[in-house]
Amino acid sequence: KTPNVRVVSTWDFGIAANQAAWAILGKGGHALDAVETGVQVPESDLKNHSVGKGGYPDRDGRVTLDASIMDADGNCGAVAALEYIEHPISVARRVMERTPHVLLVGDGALQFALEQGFRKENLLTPEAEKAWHEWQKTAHYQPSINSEVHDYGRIGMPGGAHNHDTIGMLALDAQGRLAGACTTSGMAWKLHGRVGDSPIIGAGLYVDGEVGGATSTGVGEEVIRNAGSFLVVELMRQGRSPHEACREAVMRIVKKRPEASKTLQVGFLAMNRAGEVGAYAIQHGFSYAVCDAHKQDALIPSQSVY
Ligand code: SD4
Repeated sequence: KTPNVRVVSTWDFGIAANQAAWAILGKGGHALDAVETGVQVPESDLKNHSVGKGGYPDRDGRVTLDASIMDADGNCGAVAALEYIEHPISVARRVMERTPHVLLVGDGALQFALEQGFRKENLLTPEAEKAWHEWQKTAHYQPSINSEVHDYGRIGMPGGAHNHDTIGMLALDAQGRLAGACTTSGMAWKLHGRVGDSPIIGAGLYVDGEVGGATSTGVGEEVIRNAGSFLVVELMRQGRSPHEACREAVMRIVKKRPEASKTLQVGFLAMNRAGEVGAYAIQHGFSYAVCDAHKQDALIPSQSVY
């Protein structure tokens, strides 16, 4: 076993996800299988309101999921605004492996999932439905820019709502293969049809076997605007460490939107092909989980601008 076999993922729920991935990686399994299996854990966790089943719905009360998966050779697949399927990451993998396409959305993604044998089920739990009704009492049906900025500001902040935390996972296996996965229910109470960064290859996730991989969490719009994960990987290609690359990508976002950045959160997590890991966020409170042969449940606080 090489000492660099490792899996990393965003936020504290990454610990349990990493352990599921490690069950595959530790036995010499494939990084792609590891990341798919790993992120299925928060997708199924009903207590997690930002990924998969149990996720908070959009403003119309519909749970719509975004997910992407990518390997070291540039193979990738994604689904966006997918409803009724517990494991969007596995549908994303089928898009990658069984279609000539990269991204399927909405009804077409659901149709494909059902054709592939995935089961249709209600993903809106009573708890999430209750939270949605609570939100409806005070929120305007049409969210204003300001209320969105306000909500953004709470992501990952101490005492905050944590209402839109994505899991992004990167793995390096014993044969030196890299893979990444990213899955989310997106921003709670989002406009119906809104798609974030998570299913956009190069925004929420990017992997290049020659360099490394990166994934993001936080306000997807800011990540898409800056092709965030692609930027992190390209900076590593130019010689930056994973930490430096994540920091520089964060600073790019802050520079473009200095005022808005004071209240919004974006975090990047990266791992290079040697297994070195780094992260950086705009706001304090972002953390990432690392699992390797030495430690299975490490949770590391990310550095941040604020
Ligand atoms: C999105 N980045 O949909 C995702 C969700 C998220 O923390 O906020 N993750 O914008």
